Amino acid sequence: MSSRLVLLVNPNKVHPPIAPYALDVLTTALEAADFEVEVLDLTFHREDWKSYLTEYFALRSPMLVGVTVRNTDTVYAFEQRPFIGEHKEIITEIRRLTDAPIIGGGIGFSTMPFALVDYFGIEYGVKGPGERIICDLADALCTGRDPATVPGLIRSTAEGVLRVPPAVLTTRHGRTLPTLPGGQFEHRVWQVDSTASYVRRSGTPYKVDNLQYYQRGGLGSILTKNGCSYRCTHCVEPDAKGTSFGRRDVSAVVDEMQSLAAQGILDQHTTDSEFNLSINHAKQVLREVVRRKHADADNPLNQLRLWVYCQPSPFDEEFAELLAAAGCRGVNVGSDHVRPDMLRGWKVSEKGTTYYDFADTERLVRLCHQHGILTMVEALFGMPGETPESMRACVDAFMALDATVTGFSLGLRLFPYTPMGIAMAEQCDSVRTVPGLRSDGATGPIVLKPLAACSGPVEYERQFMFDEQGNFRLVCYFSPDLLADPAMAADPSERWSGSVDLLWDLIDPSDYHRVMLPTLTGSGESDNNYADNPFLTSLSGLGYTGAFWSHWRSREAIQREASRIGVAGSTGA
Ligand code: B12
Ligand code: SF4
Repeated sequence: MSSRLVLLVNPNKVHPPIAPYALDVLTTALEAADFEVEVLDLTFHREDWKSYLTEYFALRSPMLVGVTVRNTDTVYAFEQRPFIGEHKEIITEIRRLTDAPIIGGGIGFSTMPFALVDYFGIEYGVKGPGERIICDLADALCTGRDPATVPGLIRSTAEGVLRVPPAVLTTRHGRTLPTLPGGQFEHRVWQVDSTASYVRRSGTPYKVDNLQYYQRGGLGSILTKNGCSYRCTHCVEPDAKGTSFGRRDVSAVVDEMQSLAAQGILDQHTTDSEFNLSINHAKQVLREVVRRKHADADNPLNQLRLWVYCQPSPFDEEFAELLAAAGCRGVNVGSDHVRPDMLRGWKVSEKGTTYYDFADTERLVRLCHQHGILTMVEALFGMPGETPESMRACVDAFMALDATVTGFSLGLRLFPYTPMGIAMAEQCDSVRTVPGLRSDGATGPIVLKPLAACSGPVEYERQFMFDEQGNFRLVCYFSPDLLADPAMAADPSERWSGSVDLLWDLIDPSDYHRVMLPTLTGSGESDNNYADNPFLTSLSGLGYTGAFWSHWRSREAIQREASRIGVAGSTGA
């Protein structure tokens, strides 16, 4: 047995493939701490993953196995497709092949970490960034130290699934502060390695192969900061990633972008929650890219094409200029709605105040187009208070923006620690349902229990994913006011199909090429659902690169081309 070998496994089978960036971050930290690290990436072994695992474990005996869970499910109300069932199958097979303890982590994992430690039957888990905690655990296992000394580690114990409270949060100014047992809504900055330039490799056996991902998925990835200090009520990220920004060292970030570009990975997508929040830091990153481009005409950053996620505000003229100068090709903005009465209490700062209005989206789109940057504007329908009229107002305003693409989604997947998930569980209070709660897997009314009424975080988190019998029941929400008869919301078979029809009717067919629209199956070519989307798998099969949405307007022609040469819907796994 190699006593310092850590194996990291990526069980994500979704295509087009997205590189498991997290495993590069963990590998960098573990290697710096003198551990040997190998990666088994099952994304390109969707069919033969079992034999791939068997062959590996016949030769290698890691001391610890880490599994990354990026997505619990599609998080798309019209295709409620869980991924954790297939992840459990993989973990069970790993368990059969090795005695090494298993630790889970990842952003999807972090939305319900206690329930997933329990469901997967694994020893350990991490909520949020894992690079420091996995190094501490690996060290404890190597030296015989008790894992109960690893701050922040979630452990399966005889007393249940428990977390070691992080010292950095429990004592401040000599005072002991209580932490919540689920570790929810913490800042998590201490968990982040913000100084290292994460090592991104291509073509090295048993490491993440970033170039292969780029060739088969068309997008690289770059993180400039962790976490989000805002509190949008539908969003998992402040809780799962951390409630404060863990900003990375600017040179380390740009070194990494340069290293990716030098490997031929020219399209890079930000993986921050939102690139423009903490705008001064974002501007510094862009200035450093621009400085290096100007200093050396041969620097590979001159070929960079950057794709970013933003909120409508802050976004000023200087930022747009810097984005363009750094090579930004597209901005995807989460505007969500036009109506102030809808945004109020939903898209909010930590203090609960609204931080943008529609004029901010208008300015963002105008500035981007002036600087030759493509735009995708996203709307989310179905939050509490949504009516056919508010939906219509939003469609009209968003279509008038003339963004490159406008994405319309309907219905919301609820998670245990989003402010809305917490509020819905409190309203149900273990005894009633809330009109609008629905799940394809529900056989009766969905009655959620608040955390305080549960035996602990495992029970609380589970109910957002499973029913009492252990069957998948992914809890979603749709505004009952969208229905002609709101009382119909109580019927588990109600699918809000009238709202889907209305949405299609609100768009002029001559505009279909520039919109993403939900369908009842949720997995069609027009859906804003990238998981095994038939158009996107054709796109990547043909070698297109860049943000998937940037080719949306040419969808029909690209699909014709894909059918003609026989790559339509192919995943090449
Ligand atoms: C950028 C992004 C995209 C881009 C990716 C572009 C690219 N080239 O990377 C696009 C648009 C393509 C995309 C698509 C999808 N995405 Co996305 N995406 C993100 C985003 C913003 C960044 C993900 C990322 O790379 N983070 C950077 C890495 C370094 O951080 P990390 O993965 O969290 O890893 C850290 C920790 O989690 C932990 N960790 C991770 N693994 C492990 C393992 C162990 C053992 C340990 C100890 C720790 C650990 O340590 C890591 C280092 O600090 C996240 C939200 C977010 N803020 O992270 C959503 C997010 C992950 N996406 C999500 C979803 C649902 C999807 C889709 C399924 C949506 C869909 N239906 O189409 C697809 C799936 C695509 C796929 N093939 O997997 C959800 C997942 C939620 C959930 N409950 O599962 C998120 C959280 C968004 C959200 N708010 O809902 N996505
Ligand atoms: S700004 Fe809002 S939607 Fe975006 S990551 Fe933060 S909380 Fe989530």
